[in-house]
Amino acid sequence: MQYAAALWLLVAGCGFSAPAGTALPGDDAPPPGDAPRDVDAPAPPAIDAAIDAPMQLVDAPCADEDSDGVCDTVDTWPCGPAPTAPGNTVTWDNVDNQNRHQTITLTNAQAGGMKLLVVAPGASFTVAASYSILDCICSGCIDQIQVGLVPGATKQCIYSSNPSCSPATTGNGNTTLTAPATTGVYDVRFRMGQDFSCTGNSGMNVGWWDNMPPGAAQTVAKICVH
Ligand SMILES: [Ca+2]
Ligand SMILES: [Ca+2]
Repeated sequence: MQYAAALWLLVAGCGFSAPAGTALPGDDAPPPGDAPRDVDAPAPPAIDAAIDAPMQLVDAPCADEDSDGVCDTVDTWPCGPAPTAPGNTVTWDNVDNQNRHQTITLTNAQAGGMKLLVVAPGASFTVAASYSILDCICSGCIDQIQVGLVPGATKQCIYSSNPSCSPATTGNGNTTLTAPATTGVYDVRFRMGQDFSCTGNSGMNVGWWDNMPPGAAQTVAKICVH
C-alpha cells in the first residue's frame, strides 16, 4: 500500500499520467513463469564434496524400546523421554492463622545417588538428603520427614523427632525404598508427618500422614522402574 502510494506520488509529481492500461517503464513486469532454471551450474567445491559424502541417516533404524527416538544402546532413561531433574533444594511449608510455620527443606536429596534413577522392579534403593526442619506451631510434637514414591501409598522417614522452632533442626538422613513391581516413572517426594513415630504407636502406620501423598512440588528425585 505504501509502495503504491509512493509510486502514485512519483508519477503525479512528474506531471505525467499515462492512459489506463499503458505499461510504464519500470512497472512491475510479470516474472517469466517458465524460465528454465540453471540446474547445471557447477557447484562450489565444498558443496560438491558435501553432496558426494555418504548420507547420514538421522532416523537410522535401531532398537528403541520406549519409542522416544533415543536408541536403546545410548538411552539412559528407558521410560520415555528423560524428565527434567528435580531441583536441588525443595521446601515444604505450612503456616497457621497466627503466621507460625512448620517448614522442611531438603537439600541434595538423591535416590540411589541420583536425581534420575533407573531401577529394576522390586529392587531397593537408598534415599538420602540433608534436611532442615522446624515446627513453630506445636512445640511438643514429634514430627517426621516422610519420603516415599508417588504414585504410592507407603512412606519411610529420614527424620522422626521433636524439632525446634528457631533455629531449625538440621542434619542428614537416609532410608530405603523399594521400587514397585509395575514398570514406569515414579516421583520420590516428601512431606511432614506428626505421628508418634514413623509408623505410629501401633507400628502399623505405613501410609502417608493424613493419607495424603505430597504434591508434585515436593519431588526431589524420580525413578524409572524398568
Ligand atoms: Ca529410547
Ligand atoms: Ca528414553
